[in-house]
Amino acid sequence: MTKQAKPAVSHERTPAEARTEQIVFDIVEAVRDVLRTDDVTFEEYRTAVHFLMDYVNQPVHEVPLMCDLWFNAAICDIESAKRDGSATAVEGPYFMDDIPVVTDRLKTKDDGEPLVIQGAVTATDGRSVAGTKLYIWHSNPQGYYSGYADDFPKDYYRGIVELDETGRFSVKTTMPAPYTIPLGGITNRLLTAMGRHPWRPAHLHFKLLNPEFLPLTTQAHFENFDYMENDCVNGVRPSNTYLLREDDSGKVLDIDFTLDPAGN
Ligand code: MBD
Ligand code: FE
Repeated sequence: MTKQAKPAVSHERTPAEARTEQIVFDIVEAVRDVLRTDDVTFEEYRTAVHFLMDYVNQPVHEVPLMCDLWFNAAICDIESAKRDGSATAVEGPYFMDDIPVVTDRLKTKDDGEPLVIQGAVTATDGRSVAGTKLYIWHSNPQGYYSGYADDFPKDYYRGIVELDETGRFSVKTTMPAPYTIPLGGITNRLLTAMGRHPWRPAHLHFKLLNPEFLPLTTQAHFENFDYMENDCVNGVRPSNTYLLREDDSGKVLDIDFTLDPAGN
C-alpha cells in the first residue's frame, strides 16, 4: 500500500510544522496499517468513532487518562534512554504542587501498615544536590488519593522533603494499596470491552526538582505484589521495582535517586 503524499503548503514548512506533520502522519500511517492487518470492518470503524464521540459526555480527566494508559510509559522509556541517572516513570494524574513541606513523616490516618521510605539522592557528576525538593505522593490504604476523596484532607499522603547536601531522607507513612482507574468512566469501559481489569499495583510517586538538574518523575512498585505482572497502564519496569523489607516498626523501602545535571 502506498503512503499518502504530503499535500503542498504555500510556504516552506517551519521546523515545528515539519515535526508536527512527521508525527501526525506517522501515527495515521501506523493506524492505517492496523486497519489492514486486522481487517477492520465498517461496523467496527463506526463503533470506534461513536466511542470517541462519547468522550464529550465524560469528565475531562478521561482524555489524559486514556492517553496515559496507552502511551505515557513509552514516552518515559524514550526519555530514560536519553538521560543519565535514575529512569523516569509515569507521573499519573494525581501530582499536586501546593503540598506541605515535611521533614520525617507524611500525614496519614492510623488505619494503614507503617512504611518508612528512606535513601539518598546523588548527582551523576558528584555535585551537591542541596536544595532539591523531593515530592512524595501515594494512595491511602484503600487506594484513594487525597484531593480526590471526601474522607481525608488534601495534605494527607503527600509531602515535600527539602534535601540538604547529604541528599539523605527518611519519611514515615503508611502502605499504599492497589488502585483502579475510575470504574464508571469511559476508559474503563474500553478495558472491560477488551476483557481487561482496571487495576494498578500499589505504588509510590516521586518527583525531584532542582533547577540545576533535569527534573525526575518516577515511581516505586513492590516486588511480588498484586498486579505487578499486568498493570493496566503498563508502567512497571525493573528500574522502578523494589523489594520491601520488614523491621520492628513495619515495612521499609530503601530507595536512592540519581540526578542528571544535563547541560548545567
Ligand atoms: C495512577 O495512580 C497512576 O499512578 C497512573 C500512572 C495512572 C493512573 C492512576
Ligand atoms: Fe498513582
